[in-house]
Amino acid sequence: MSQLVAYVNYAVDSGEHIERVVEIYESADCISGQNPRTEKENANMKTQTGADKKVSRCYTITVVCVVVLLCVLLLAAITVLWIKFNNLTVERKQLQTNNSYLTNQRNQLQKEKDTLQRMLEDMDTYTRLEWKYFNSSFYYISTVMKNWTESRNDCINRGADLVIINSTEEEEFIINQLNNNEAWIGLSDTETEGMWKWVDGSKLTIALWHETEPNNHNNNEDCVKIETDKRDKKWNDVPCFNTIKWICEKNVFQ
Ligand code: 2F8
Ligand code: CA
Repeated sequence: MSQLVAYVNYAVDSGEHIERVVEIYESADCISGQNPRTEKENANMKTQTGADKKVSRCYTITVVCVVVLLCVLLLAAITVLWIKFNNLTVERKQLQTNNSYLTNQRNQLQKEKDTLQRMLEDMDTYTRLEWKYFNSSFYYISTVMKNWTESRNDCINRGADLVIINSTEEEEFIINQLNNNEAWIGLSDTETEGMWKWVDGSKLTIALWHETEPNNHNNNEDCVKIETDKRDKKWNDVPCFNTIKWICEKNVFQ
């Protein structure tokens, strides 16, 4: 393109004449003396412009389609991720619940294992000490004689307590071990007269008193011994300061 300069004179309201330069641009080809475009060339140019518009529209539609497709894909991806996230959240909660349950189970099993371990150790210990075993308990019969309280303390020092009798079978087992001796058992009414309690604080589940006992003879009998005479029932309350043998019991579950 080249520049054509023209000088234009025109009057303004004040009546003065002003000369302005007007710049005109024309095709360099025209200026250089070449022929202007023929009608055919112009028609071709118009046709090209229409094609360009079509191409441009196609391009726009394509871009829009691609954008829409990308949006759909993005939405689908977000939906899939959201569903997966929700599933994972549910799964995580389930795993946390399972973990908590399994932890409790493990702790419980650990406690059971510790208990069994201790039981085995106790069984080993009391067997080596030649205590007699009967129905989940080990029994020891003293060789010397003491009063009720000293006897009980001796049992406690051995990791046990005075015997608690819960059945006629247990009573029979003890009688067989006594060899016609008598011995303290873990029963007393020291706290309240007539309220018989075992050394673990429990009340009587079975009462094997001799038919004339307990009688609190001389108002001074708060401790109980087991006798081995020919009577069916063997318990008698006697003064706690009496000195006789005693029977300790160690239950393996305690
Ligand atoms: O030693 C105390 C003891 O004395 C008598 O038995 C030998 C009493 N028996 C009767 O009174 C029948 C016991 O109750 C008493 O404990
Ligand atoms: Ca008595």
